[in-house]
Amino acid sequence: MDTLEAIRENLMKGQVPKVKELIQTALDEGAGVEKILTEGLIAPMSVIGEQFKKEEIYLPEVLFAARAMLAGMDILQPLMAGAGVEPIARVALGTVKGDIHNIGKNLVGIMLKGAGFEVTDLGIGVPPEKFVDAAQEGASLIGISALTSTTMLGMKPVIDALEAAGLKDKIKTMVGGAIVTQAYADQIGADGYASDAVSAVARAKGLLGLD
Ligand code: B12
Repeated sequence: MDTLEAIRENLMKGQVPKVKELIQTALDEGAGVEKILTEGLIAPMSVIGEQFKKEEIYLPEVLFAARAMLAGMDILQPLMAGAGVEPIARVALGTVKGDIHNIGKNLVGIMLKGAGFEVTDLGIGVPPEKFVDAAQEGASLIGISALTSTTMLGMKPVIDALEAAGLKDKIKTMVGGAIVTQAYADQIGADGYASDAVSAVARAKGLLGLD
């Protein structure tokens, strides 16, 4: 088995130390940072995302794999500037005010990072003005997460605040979270919606004309 294959296999099993060790081996063998990132980290994480979507695996397995992916990213990220891997766009992600769920948002962030986006995590319980600040600071896509039927009502105020700040036409907005639907996204004037972290990457690229 080659090193990249071994990274993929261990990432999917959530083997953090092994993934770190193998990434170092791949670097020592001369594999490029971008190749390790796309073939060693992003590819298996996409498989994990698909398996979770089809209910073939459970959340803890996703989180273990995600942790291994993040550990790998920690090694590769400092090398990326030198390797000429520029972020494809800047995204700011947050869970709306009043909502403390962050697992799904974090997964979306990981997958976007894996796909080459620079991701600013605004955290949980994020008020509209923080999203506006992030857009003013250069994020071209604002991702808003909400997990309950009460807190999802907090998504429209974010979009309204971006509109009031004159930013709505300059940036894109994308919403998601278990109870959010495309119909709801349309209703509140969000530019995009995705039902899971894998589709979120495709949707983000589509919205920004990067596909
Ligand atoms: C884990 C969990 C918790 C944990 C959260 C831990 C954490 N750090 O996040 C804890 C225990 C703290 C919790 C608390 C509460 N929870 Co809760 N929680 C859940 C649970 C079981 C899983 C959520 C989860 O992480 N799923 C796994 C991730 C991977 O999936 P996901 O979040 O949907 O995210 C995916 C997509 O939705 C999408 N996505 C997510 N965000 C975004 C953003 C963008 C931009 C895009 C494009 C896509 C996207 O991509 C993600 C990855 O594929 C759900 C049940 C469920 N089936 O969803 C209930 C659930 C969401 N919780 C619920 C409730 C009611 C609560 C509480 C109010 C309970 C209480 N009475 O105290 C509190 C909320 C407190 C608050 N103010 O927020 C309800 C909401 C019901 C409703 N319709 O309103 C649910 C549905 C459970 C239920 N059936 O009753 N919860």
